[in-house]
Amino acid sequence: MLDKLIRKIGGREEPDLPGPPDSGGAGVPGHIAIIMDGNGRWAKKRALPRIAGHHEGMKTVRKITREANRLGVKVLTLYAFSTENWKRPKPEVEFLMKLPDEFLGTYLPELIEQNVRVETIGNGESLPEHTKRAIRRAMDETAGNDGLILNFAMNYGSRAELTDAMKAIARSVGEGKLRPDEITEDMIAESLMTAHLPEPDLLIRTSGEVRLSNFMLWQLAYTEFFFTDTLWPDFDEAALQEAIGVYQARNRRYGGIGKEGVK
Ligand code: V07
Repeated sequence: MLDKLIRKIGGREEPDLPGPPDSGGAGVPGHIAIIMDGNGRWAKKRALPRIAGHHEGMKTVRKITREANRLGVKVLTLYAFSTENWKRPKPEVEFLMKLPDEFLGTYLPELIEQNVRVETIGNGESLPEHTKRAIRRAMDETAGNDGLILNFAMNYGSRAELTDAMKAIARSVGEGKLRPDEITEDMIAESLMTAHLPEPDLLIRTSGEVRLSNFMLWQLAYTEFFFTDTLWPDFDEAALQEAIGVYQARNRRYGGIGKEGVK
């Protein structure tokens, strides 16, 4: 990918890259990214173990995927497991690593029926073999679908992603294919795991925390943020519609001049 871009330098052809999100429009956001927080708190409120909250959160993933697809969202990126999550107690990590198996075992047929394409970002290599197998199968079986892209961030960390991108670019410099002053923002974007995706138009974080927690730091540069106190297992169709409504109202306010002016 990076090589292709480097070859284009100085050429007449403009590289076709995923630019900043569509600004003027007040339509449905094409790409929604979600930090699905509050599963543990949901369980605690009910005197249930944390894993019960994670399991309930998985059902919300199904619900929100279906609704996003129905509304015409093109990409839904869900922060399922961060590089930091390995620090949790081993039994909890082991439970979390079984959720992709269970989710896909239960819902893959309906994802296929809904024309959803399953993808992932993150370092998949260090996931347990059974988790990798479930995800690979889902990706294979939905590869031909051209509806909603359901993109799971698994063992994802934005700084690790940027570090890898910089290593790839430095390698090109080392090989003499590229000079440092020729490095562009587009090259960096093309070196990320999201190179093939548009940038998120809307970021949602549930459960009251107001942080990015190492999620898509580069890609969120122009994204609208929506923070809600609702816990992820309680987040439903109406909550998604509310977030999209807020996004649309914000974009309408820039209707006259377009949002370019405020970037
Ligand atoms: C996980 C449920 C949602 C709330 C957040 C934490 C717990 C779905 C998946 C998944 C991942 C990949 C895939 C299919 C499904 C998942 C983890 C945790 C690690 F291809 N939910 N979910 N993965 N939770």
